[in-house]
Amino acid sequence: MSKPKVLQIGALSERFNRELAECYEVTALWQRVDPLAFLQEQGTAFELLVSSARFGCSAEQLACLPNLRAICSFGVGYDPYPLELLRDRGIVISTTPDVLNDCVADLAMGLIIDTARQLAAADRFVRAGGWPAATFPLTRKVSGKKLGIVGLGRIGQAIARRAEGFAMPVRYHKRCQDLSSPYGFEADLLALARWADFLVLACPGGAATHHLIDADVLAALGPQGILVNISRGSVVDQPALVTALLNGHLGGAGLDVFEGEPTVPAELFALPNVVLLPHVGSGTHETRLRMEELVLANLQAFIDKGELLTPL
Ligand code: 8YV
Repeated sequence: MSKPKVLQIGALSERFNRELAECYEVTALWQRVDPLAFLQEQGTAFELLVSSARFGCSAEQLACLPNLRAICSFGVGYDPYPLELLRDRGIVISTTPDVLNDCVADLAMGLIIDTARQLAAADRFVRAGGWPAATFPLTRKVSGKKLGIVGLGRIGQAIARRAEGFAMPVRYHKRCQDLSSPYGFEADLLALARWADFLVLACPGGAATHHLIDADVLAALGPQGILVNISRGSVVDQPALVTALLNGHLGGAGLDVFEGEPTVPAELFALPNVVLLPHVGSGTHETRLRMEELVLANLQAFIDKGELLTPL
């Protein structure tokens, strides 16, 4: 029996690419010299597509895929997909929710601690031979500080649960109050930023949250406040963030995501109160394996039963 055809937009791990190719007839779009020209010629052949929260699938690509029925995406983010277009065309899409909550929430706590206690800066100080000659400056306490969370979805809730272990009062902001949540709802983002010592961003990216964190929110967080972003770079007005950090109007920032990543504003490199990570929230062996398994399980479920396991 011939294997079902699958179009894969971008490379995932070698293990995943291999396993996908074992079960399906995979077309690796990124290996084509001119991917769009290829789609224009051969796009009608594909009903199934595999992509990721990084590569997505553009409206231009979708226009070349008139028979597409399902997208199985690696990652929980869906900002690089034109969702309205997918809905109009009846194309279903799955992501990989829940399996990455722990790792992303762990990383958020790590960024809070690293930024406030300046672990990375202290490590650089020791490695540079600074310790025998000088005392590392005092930093900021973490336990008991007020934590504001923007977006109390699955990851936001996992962060809040961890914060309880640090005796942190937690309040959150999202579009609608979550009546089942034990945490205080703050409809006014500026008020949340004024209240919080740490403001953690755990909301989805995309048009609805674009530059939600602007100069006013950063000013409200203030010179003692710390911003932590494990969601999407697009949520923050990055030039405003850089200015606030350089002027000392913001206490610090722990950033796993950036506007225009993998490019990171070089002005931030010298600041000890800023921690810069290369988008590694879900990046552990255990979690990436579970994400890959979930992509494959969604694909097979759609082929077998016409239904995705974790549809958006
Ligand atoms: C992914 C992510 O590693 O899940 C997401 O939305 O941002 C990360 O976990 C990455 O984007 C997958 O391509």
